[in-house]
Amino acid sequence: MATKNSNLSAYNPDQIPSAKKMIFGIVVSDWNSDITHALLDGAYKTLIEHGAKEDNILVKHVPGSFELTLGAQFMAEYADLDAIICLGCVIQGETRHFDFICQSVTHGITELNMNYNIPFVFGLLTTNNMEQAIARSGGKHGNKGVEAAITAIKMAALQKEMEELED
Ligand code: DLZ
Repeated sequence: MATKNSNLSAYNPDQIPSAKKMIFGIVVSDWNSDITHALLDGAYKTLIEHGAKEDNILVKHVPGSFELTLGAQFMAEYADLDAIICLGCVIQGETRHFDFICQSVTHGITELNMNYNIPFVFGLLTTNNMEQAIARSGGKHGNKGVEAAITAIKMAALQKEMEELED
């Protein structure tokens, strides 16, 4: 979905499974909060639009994107969830901090996906500048939070489908 000229949020709603019986966690970083709270808004509304109940969406905030991995792990450990969405925004600066945070979060979320039997969705914007971040958090390239919510629903539905094969 996230190519240069496409809208991140373009999808066919008829092809999305119902989220009515699903329970979600959203962990959101408060660094670059104008952007990340717009991602949260997009993700939250999308889950509701597809049938999730407000009571079944647990939202927790962490200080920065580096903390997303542990925040998501806490959610997996202490709550019974069908999928966890991680939302953050890292903007390239003058130092290599950007690379280290991006690598850490990418690796961390991949590890969580491998170590827990539920999906963890990578909703991290990694942009060269604020303009690109705005374009992807409700601007001309859509909202990555929406894309992350759709991914969470699809992956949770896939897991339920696989579990039914066992019965
Ligand atoms: C320190 C830092 C910097 C420089 N840039 C960002 C950023 O662009 N996006 C982001 O989410 N967080 C940033 N942080 C904060 C780190 O993620 C982390 O919160 C701190 O290093 C404390 O662990």
